[in-house]
Amino acid sequence: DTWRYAFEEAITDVQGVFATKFKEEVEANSDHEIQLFPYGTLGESADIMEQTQAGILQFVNQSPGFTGSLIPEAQVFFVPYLLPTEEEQLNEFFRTSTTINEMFPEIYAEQGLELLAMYPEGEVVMTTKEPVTAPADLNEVKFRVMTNPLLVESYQAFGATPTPLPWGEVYGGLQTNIIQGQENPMFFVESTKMYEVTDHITFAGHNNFTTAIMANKDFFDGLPAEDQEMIEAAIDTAFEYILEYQQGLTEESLARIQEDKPSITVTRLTEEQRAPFMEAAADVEAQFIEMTGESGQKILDQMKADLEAVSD
Ligand code: 6CS
Repeated sequence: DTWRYAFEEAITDVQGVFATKFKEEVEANSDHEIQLFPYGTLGESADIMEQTQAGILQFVNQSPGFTGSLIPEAQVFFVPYLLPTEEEQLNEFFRTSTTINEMFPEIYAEQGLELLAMYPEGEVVMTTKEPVTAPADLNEVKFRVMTNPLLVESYQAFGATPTPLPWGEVYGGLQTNIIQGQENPMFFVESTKMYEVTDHITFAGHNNFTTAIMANKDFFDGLPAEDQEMIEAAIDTAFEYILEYQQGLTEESLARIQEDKPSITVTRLTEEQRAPFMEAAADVEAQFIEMTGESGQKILDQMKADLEAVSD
């Protein structure tokens, strides 16, 4: 039989490379086939989630940036400056985190989803039409964010006018100046040519892009144990593969962007410049608790403990 797997990016993007590895593993180790649906073939991110919950798709890769509107606790990934910027520390957090590997699967299950893995997709950078070194530079900037309330709060706290939009409207929105900024990992800025319609790249160190791969829970629960184990093993292989694949990717993508558009500016905020953005993060954390209550508090506390366990 054939299992259908949709994701939010192109086949050569990080989610596509993960999906391709997963497909190879499943097909090498079983009689099942995987049919991959890259971004755009079945609609926007919200559409592929609906199709998975309805059982039309068996697997979906959707980022908390979108899942946060369905599962409020998933917005914890948008508390700025929570995740470490150091790559090995970050990877170890994703491998060992109790929040990710034990708590979130229970919460996702309530929405009919079997959470198989979460993985990082790279440091998020802002790309804008005017340079950004301070929150004041974001004043009056309509800044596109994924459609989740906490990300809206973040950019409000950063001083911008957050504009939640599905991915498909971002390039055109920048081109026509309906929005003047957006954030994403560097590989995606390159592959989607966001740099053509913005002129300045800013590393504020405020986040790393987290994504998640899930299965329809009824489908997964209905599989024989050997298939479930085969899927979990394929996920583990794809997980380690994608971490290795991403080593140096941000720098390589940036180099290609600069080659294609030498006029683009690249700014890494100094610690001093980061300070006001970091201060804003405290408000965002408080908003997260307001939105999610006791359940969110437990997630945040455990996440901090998980991060502490991988620090130094
Ligand atoms: O910004 C977005 O909407 C998209 N960014 C990434 C890196 N992946 C998928 C998502 O749709």
